[in-house]
Amino acid sequence: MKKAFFISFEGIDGSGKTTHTRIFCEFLRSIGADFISTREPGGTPLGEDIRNFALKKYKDKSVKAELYLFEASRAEHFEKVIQPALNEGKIVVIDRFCDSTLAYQGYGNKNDLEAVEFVDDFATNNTKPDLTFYLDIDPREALARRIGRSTNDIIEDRGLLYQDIVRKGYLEIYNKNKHRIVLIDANRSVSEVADEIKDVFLQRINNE
Ligand code: T5A
Repeated sequence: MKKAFFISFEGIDGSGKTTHTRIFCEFLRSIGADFISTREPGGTPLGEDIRNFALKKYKDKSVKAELYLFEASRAEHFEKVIQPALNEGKIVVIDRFCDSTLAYQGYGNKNDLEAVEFVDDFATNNTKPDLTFYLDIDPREALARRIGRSTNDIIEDRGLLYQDIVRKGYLEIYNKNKHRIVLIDANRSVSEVADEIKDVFLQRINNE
């Protein structure tokens, strides 16, 4: 398989993105696909430094400053990693992308949604994933899965009410973008979720 394709995994904290990005990449490897796997915030040396600022430092930073930190990481990542890989015809698999910013900094932090989309479009030259797996889960279940894990992450520490608002944001984003986003019921077992993701991907690729 040699065809550029851009896939993102989205969901609230603890929805299983990291687990399913990994399982999906194992599947891609098993079929000999040419792919890269990356994440946001991060994905470049500058992006990883910004991740530290966004998630670990200055807990009371302004909501606009937080937005620009995530977008600065994305602009660097997009130019240095994502766009070159797509240009080379690779599959790009990413743990979080534009929908995270709209859900967290837009809906969660109550920034103007159009302004968030405008800044994001500028950072990515208007590029959206070809396919997004939105892992939908009850925030209480997601929290239960993370019990015992210490993250020391400013955003995760905002609590259940915040995760609820972010989830509602994700559902609105999904409802407006059903051509691109597939909602996966992530309350199920790891294998059920992984199988559905693989099936949807194969169907989509075969129809391209
Ligand atoms: N952020 C990010 C923004 O606010 N704006 C942005 O623009 C961007 C890009 C860090 C933070 O950054 C914020 C959002 C985040 O708060 P992150 O590193 O992706 O982003 O952080 P988290 O989402 O918190 O990552 P986690 O690793 O905590 O959660 P995941 O990846 O959703 O979940 P995962 O795979 O680690 O799974 C959690 C646990 O559940 C189990 C796993 O084994 C694991 O123990 N699990 C399941 N258990 C039962 N059934 C299943 N189906 C399961 N799937 C996974």
